[in-house]
Amino acid sequence: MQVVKYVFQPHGDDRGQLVALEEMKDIPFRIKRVYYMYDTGAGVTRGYHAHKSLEQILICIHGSCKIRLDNGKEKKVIPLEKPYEGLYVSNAMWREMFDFSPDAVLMVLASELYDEADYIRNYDEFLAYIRDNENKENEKE
Ligand code: T46
Repeated sequence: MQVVKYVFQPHGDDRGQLVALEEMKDIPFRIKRVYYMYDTGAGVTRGYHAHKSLEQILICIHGSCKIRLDNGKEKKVIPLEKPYEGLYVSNAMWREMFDFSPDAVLMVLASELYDEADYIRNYDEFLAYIRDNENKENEKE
């Protein structure tokens, strides 16, 4: 599995740091939604789902957390601990977010508006969805 991590350009001077993110430039899609999570309890794991279409960039803008990505064949854990790093999470990718530091703020830039119908919240359904997609691709060849 290829993990795509973006390192954004901080504009630092003697006042501190500033990171600017523009759609289709720093972020590879049009940003339709921004949300963030904070005050995540100790030992909490969030996520446990995949998306059919949604693409996202996850940025831990304060503190740290870890993201487990699973494409149905391989799993990888990616630490997020720098406010200038963004993890790209494609569609059809199971994700779990965990090991949040008490001060963690995880911000997400999303390519679509919120749509519950885009979620796959059952792991077996996720695996079946991946298999179906592969079969469709094989039929095309
Ligand atoms: C994802 C990971 C990284 C909304 O009303 N609008 C929104 O845009 C979002 C994202 C959530 N909500 C509501 C739905 C639930 O009642 O907020 C509540 C918590 O959402 P959820 O349980 O889906 O949160 P996570 O942390 O499990 O997952 C979220 C995103 O939903 C998901 O798309 O990829 O963060």
